[in-house]
Amino acid sequence: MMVRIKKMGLASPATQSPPYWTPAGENGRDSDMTHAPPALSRRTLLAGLGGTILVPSLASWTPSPAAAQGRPSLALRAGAGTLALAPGTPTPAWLLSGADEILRFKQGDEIDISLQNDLPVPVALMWRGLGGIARAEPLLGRPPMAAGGKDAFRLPLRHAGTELLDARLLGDGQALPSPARACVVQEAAPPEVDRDEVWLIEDFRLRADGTAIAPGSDPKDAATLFTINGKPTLDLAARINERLRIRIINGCQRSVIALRIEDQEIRVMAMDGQPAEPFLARNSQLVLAPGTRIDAFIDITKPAGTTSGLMLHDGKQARTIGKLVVSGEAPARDRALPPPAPLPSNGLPARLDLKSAQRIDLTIGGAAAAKPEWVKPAGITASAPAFRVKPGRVVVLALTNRDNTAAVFHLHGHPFRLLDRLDDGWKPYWLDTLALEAGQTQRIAFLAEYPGRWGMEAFATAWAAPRLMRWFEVA
Ligand SMILES: [Cu+2]
Repeated sequence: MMVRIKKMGLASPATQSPPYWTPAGENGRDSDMTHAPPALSRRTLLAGLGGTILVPSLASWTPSPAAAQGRPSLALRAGAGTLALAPGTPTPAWLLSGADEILRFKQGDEIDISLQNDLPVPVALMWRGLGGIARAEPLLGRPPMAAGGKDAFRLPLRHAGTELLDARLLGDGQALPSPARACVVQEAAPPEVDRDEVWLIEDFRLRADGTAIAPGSDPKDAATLFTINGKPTLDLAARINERLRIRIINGCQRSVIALRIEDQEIRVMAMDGQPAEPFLARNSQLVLAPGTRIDAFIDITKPAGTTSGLMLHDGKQARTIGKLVVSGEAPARDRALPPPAPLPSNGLPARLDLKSAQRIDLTIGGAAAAKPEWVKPAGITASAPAFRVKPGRVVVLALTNRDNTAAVFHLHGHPFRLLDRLDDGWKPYWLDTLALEAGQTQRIAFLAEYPGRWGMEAFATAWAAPRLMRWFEVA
């Protein structure tokens, strides 16, 4: 039986009111959270990289001939550096540096990537938004790069979309935290917008002396700091009748966040890099799990001088992290643009045959003793696969969160659909990350399109919670 996409007027992970904005006691956590937001992951202790093979250092790496022919390239360096999180006090961090602040490429590009690891620990790159590039799959398809080593590989960018790159997979409990990098892969035929902005939101735990703590370790009484594009606040001015494309990325380590843009209509165009059936966010609010990306269009129709606060809620507290101001400059055009057409498909299947799907139950969270099959990333290659599936088969995963807090699940290499309760349809978007409330079960479906070994990550939404992994094989 083939299943149709269900048109959803209101319910979506991105638009459900999280408990956050609801006055306590009124509507705390009821059905609003049953379609919990999407989510993500990565990270581990590398002190004990038991069983993991390290890539030998490439003594003499030379660019491929194609690089000389104008193929885009990206030279990355993992190394110690500082962040300007607090005025006057640089915060030491382990940075993934290279190229501009935002990595920008075009769909169909093949990029020659080099990674110089100047950290004293192995590094594994996690790139969210790549569809099915098995040789870039961290740990399972591409061993971590040893301290002092240099890696090089070619990466085809099949999918346009908003992507996220980081070196956090082995980062739990390390000496310093590592920020994420935003990556934009532009459509071959981009939609008409006046501005294309990236808002990368991240979280830090800062001790009284200004030093930052890596996740996967107890933050004790360290203060929580959220940043947007590396700063505590962001101010954006826009003209009347401008159309903004805003690529909102939750680059936080562990925090599910709700972002509200006051008094503006937010049209969700893509989630986790894949085009969605466009819909308006309820209450001008988006919920993003760590790793989630949402492409939103905003048409500026309010009068000059209107100021919209950017309100961020992490489940505990609301903060203002910036504002959007309608400027007094001449309007961008006489009237606002008509509602946008959906973004061009990346070629994901229009339908998934659920009837003949391979069905797997996966429990995440709960006491460690109850789920020994979930391992720290450093131990992933020594662990047994959660399942194997033939290429071309649809997989339905029933995910149950046994934690008493929200948990985040992240699937590598394959975007998935979030199924409706009765398996009779799915939400009108694709995800690669899903948040699950305490005790919640969600079912997802994906086409096992790409042969190879693929990771799955899960963690609880607490700073000290370990990032855990399992894997599956398409063969
Ligand atoms: Cu991942």
